[in-house]
Amino acid sequence: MDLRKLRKKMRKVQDEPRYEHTLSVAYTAANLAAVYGEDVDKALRAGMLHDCAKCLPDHDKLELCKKYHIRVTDMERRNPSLVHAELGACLAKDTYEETDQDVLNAISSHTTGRPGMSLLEKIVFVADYIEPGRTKAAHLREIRKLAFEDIDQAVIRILQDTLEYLSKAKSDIHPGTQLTLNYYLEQKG
Ligand code: DGI
Ligand code: FE
Ligand code: FE
Repeated sequence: MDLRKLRKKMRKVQDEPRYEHTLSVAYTAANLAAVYGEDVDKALRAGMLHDCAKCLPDHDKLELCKKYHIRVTDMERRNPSLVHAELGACLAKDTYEETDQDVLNAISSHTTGRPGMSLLEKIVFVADYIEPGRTKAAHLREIRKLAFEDIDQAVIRILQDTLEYLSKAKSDIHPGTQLTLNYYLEQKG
């Protein structure tokens, strides 16, 4: 689907702040793609689609997971927001005509990351966190700079800060988030 059409679709299925965030992630991902030599158009599409399932009511999210045979853990059932990434990838393929597997993976892994992410996946994961509309996260100044200099290190810092935030907020930690951090720390050596 071309970008103009994707923008129209997302404007329909997202509330206004989410749509603004979506545009910002797409443009931030495009800039990161330019710096790291990734396909800018793929980065734009992945950014536009990454939260396509975010604004569905929780009940609809869980019903759609059934439809797409997405396994939902007890922890995800308690935090249905966490399924929006994997569900988003299914909707991107089915409803928004996305056929590129790397783009679909980038949507699927954007919340927790995953071990062995492709460059495009890292770009979307990082863009989601640093887009200019984000203001609340810790160390944003530092991480924004790092993102354009050493993307793996930016992935690590984001995961560390996310885990710290979640533990302070006494939220459940998704095993994927910890697994991804362990992988990138080990890879750094
Ligand atoms: O969809 P966005 O808000 O743009 O960003 P996102 O897809 O990264 O989701 C962010 C939310 O996901 C944020 O509130 C923190 C939460 N999150 C990320 N990892 C975990 C998590 N929540 C829980 N409970 N456990 C996690 O491991
Ligand atoms: Fe998201
Ligand atoms: Fe997002």
